[in-house]
Amino acid sequence: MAIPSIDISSADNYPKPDGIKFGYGTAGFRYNANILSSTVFRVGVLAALRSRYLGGKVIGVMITASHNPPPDNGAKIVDPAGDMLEEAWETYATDLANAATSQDLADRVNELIKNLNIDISTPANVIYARDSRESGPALVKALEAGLKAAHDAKSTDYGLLTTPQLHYLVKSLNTLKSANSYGVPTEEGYYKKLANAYKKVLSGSEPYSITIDAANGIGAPKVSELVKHLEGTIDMTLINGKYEDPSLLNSSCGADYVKTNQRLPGGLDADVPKLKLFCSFDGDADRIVFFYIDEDGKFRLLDGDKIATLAASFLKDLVQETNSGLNIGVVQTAYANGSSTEYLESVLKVPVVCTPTGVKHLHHAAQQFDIGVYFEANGHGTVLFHPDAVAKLQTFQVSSPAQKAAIDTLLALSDLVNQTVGDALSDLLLVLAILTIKRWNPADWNQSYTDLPNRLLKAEVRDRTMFKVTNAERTLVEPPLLQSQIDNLVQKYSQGRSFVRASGTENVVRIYAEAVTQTLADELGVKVSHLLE
Ligand code: NG1
Ligand code: ZN
Repeated sequence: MAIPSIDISSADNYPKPDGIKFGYGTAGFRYNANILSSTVFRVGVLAALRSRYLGGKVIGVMITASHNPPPDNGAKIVDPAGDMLEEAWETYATDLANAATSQDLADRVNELIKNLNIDISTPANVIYARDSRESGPALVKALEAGLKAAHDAKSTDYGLLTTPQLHYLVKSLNTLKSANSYGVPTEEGYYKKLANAYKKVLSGSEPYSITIDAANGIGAPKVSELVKHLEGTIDMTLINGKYEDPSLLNSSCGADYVKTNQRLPGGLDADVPKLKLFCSFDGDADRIVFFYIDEDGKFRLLDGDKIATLAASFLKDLVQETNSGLNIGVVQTAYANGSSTEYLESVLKVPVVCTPTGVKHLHHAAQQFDIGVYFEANGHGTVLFHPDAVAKLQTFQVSSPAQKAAIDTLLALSDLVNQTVGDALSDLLLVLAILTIKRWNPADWNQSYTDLPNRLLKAEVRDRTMFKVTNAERTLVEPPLLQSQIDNLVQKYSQGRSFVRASGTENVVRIYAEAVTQTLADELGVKVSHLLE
């Protein structure tokens, strides 16, 4: 049977800008919004094809540029299980985005349909949402045009959401009628699922007090909504909540600002109370970092590594209590502080896997454990409970009240923690639950290990694709000799570690350096960056 071709002449309304090569990276497409509409149109076409290819499963598209400045925007495709787009399709996305003309695009689309044997008469189902950026509505129009061009795909606009909320909806819609339905596929269903789990974990405890910097982004109204469902079990103050003014987004605030600058976000008085817990979301609320001012008035960051170690230690104790024999592992990237890895392996005795940057890599590695904790140092991460492990806990023969309590807590945590992707709202509740149960203030949490001083630098280079890496990005194989020069430098520094890799989201090469003092870490970072000149 001849496969019918697809007519996408409306692509003429969204011409590709000349001279730009688009790439679907670890965060999807992310560029200045002025040049994005052709790409977002094509994302619409591809999302519809992906849905058809998978027999009509719901596919998500999120319009966001996360922690980037307000003029940027982006588009990310969410796969049916709520995870990131399958890798082979990233290549198709890049290929379609770079078609020079509408005719070229039509040819590439029809070739894809033919090669993948996609039945375009299968109904497609795509849902989408956006963060609070000014360019969002216009890009949504481009997306809708792309969906319409792709044989009128069925689509639903969820308006303003955090990125993890869209992931939740995709997974919930695709599991709607199955035995292991993920949740009620509405925004309300999302809040209820989290709030019910939180109340289950923390029945009768005093509310923990926290101040949240929402980066003037979409996390602000959404966390306020969540708190309404928590009925007094958390004592929240919101700062940087002006999401209706998109020019303020991520401006001197938010998770990326706080982590990179290691300082308080704007919007806080200089006279911040000591030992009080704060956190910052990023622009689309899929990342979170915590911080506080210690007794000496010093700023202390509790980043993704600290969240991972807190979660791993708590979960390990709970699992031991259940006697269920479930295994726990932690997944990190090369950017994880060396002290955190050392603490996990030597003190907690939890296996640690290192993967390349990009949550899809961490996510897949974490799925190999019964309970897989993964966090990037920048605060993006979650805890995955393997479906078999959850089933085992649900049917476990308990022999003591303590064992039953531990199992109930673990099961509630599997509902509390977003199983699709890192989620600032869900991670916030996870951390507050653990701190409440342990009766810890932020300093108690922070003392588990001391971060090695480190420095993250970036350098603009002529062609960053020259930088080829192996060993989970910790070793360069090209340009030749560079790695041995780095090694020579590193061995001169006590507890020295450094690596260089090309960014997947910016046109730069990143240099990371760690050493026993801040001065030495800075010096090592600068010396390694000189090697790139
Ligand atoms: P790149 O630009 O590839 O280093 C950055 C972050 C990643 C991840 C992606 C977004 C660092 C060092 N890198 O990637 O961790 O969050 O953005 O997906 O923070
Ligand atoms: Zn983000």
